[in-house]
Amino acid sequence: MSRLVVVSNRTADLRKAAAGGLAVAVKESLQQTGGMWFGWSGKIRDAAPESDSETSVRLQTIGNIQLATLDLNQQDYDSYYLGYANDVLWPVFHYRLDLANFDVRFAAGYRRVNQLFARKLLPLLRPDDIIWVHDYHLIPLAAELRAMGCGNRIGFFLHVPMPPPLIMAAIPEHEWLMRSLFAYDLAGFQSEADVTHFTHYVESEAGADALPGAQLRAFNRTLRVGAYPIGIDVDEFAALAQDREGVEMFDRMRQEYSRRRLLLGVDRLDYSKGLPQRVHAFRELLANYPENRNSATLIQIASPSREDVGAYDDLRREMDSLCGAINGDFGELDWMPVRYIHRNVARKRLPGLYRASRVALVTPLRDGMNLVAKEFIAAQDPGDPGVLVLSRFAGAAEQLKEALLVNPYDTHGTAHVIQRALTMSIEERISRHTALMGRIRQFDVHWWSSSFLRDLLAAERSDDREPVPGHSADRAS
Ligand code: ADQ
Repeated sequence: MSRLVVVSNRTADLRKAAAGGLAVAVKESLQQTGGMWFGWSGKIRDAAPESDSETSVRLQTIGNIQLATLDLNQQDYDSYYLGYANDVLWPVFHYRLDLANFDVRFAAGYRRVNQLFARKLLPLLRPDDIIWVHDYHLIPLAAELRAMGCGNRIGFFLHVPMPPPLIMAAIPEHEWLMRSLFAYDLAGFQSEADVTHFTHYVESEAGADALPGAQLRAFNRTLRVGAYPIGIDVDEFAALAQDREGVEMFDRMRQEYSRRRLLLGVDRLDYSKGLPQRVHAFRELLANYPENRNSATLIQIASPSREDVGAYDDLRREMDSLCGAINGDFGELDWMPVRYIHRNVARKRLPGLYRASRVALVTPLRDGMNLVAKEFIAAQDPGDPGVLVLSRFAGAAEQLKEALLVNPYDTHGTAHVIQRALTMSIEERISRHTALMGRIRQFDVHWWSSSFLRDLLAAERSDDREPVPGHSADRAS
């Protein structure tokens, strides 16, 4: 059996008992083959920016998994990570051209770090390794590896949305980026909508032809594409809900909020998650449906994220002010409508919190998938489940049709749907939950990784393992 090599921007701490989505998925697939996980250590080293002579890969063995990590220097961190990944690709891929900062130095840093990753990874590879590259930080990695002679099977999975062609085309290096994807053997996306956007892009910008077997032919190469909606480990999550910490959290919340109706939001504090719009909708709920006053309480947990990127600072201030205003305007001595917590919640406590909530508000403006939606479903009591209010713009909406779907930009409509969720009969709640549970069980995280790897192994190889045409002479170099 071939060894699996996973490459992502950051590796996770494999010793932690319960980690988040990607770590669980990756760990499981790596354990099956005794694989390697390669990525940035999260550390910044002092060094001359021009050379990576001191950058050495640290190898650690945990069980049958090898962790290979390297440090970045300050300039690379600034231009590759803060700059191109978080200030160009993240906003554009979430349709936020207004927040993108197309500084040419960022593109050069992005290319440099992808080359560094390729150079450091190559000597660690065995000829029959299967390589699985994750997310927007590393789009050109396979093209760089191919340019160095790597002939391994390489797959790519994009965790964030693929925007429509004309949004993608706003990135000055868009052609270079999309062409690099053709160095992979398989490119996986979260949803069918993402596959369609990518297909339209290569058809309109590169005259690509769609071939049988979910293949696209462009830039003299053939690439297999597909939708592999990421899932969660449903059993592991349901078991966490029965653990001591999960049960304690549930009991505490149910006691504390016995006279109230609890609504919950759990997100990173990110502008893609639609947090201000959610608070506006909740405010409208209180204004338009007064029976919720002194009763409905929104707990919004927003974990700190990318605090050194400017747009996140503005969002933090906006949330502080919106939540302060709603509490000031509607709050009573014994009831505050919003509890806004700008912190992470320990993963073991999340299931209890989900289970104690009547309604989950998962209302991103744009999201690749959104695993909180699936975790909420998995943690419910099947005999008395809560209701999921889900943005139609989350990748999860393609699968989770029995949730109450909303347009988060429509404050009035969202408030109305939240009211419907709060007043839904138990029969309807059970029937929707049963259908949703069936879906997340069928398409769980094991299905996600095994179907991606199966298709990667089955993908027809491109005619040659040569560098992608024109790759080394493009504008990002
Ligand atoms: P994220 O944008 O980080 O991930 P999401 O899928 O919502 O988004 O969450 C990932 C994990 O973080 C979940 O397991 C969740 O429980 C946890 N989490 C989020 N907020 C938390 C908080 N405040 N406290 C504790 N835990 C929290 C990206 C894409 C998503 C895609 C995932 C996986 O943006 O669209 O679903 O990758 O592919």
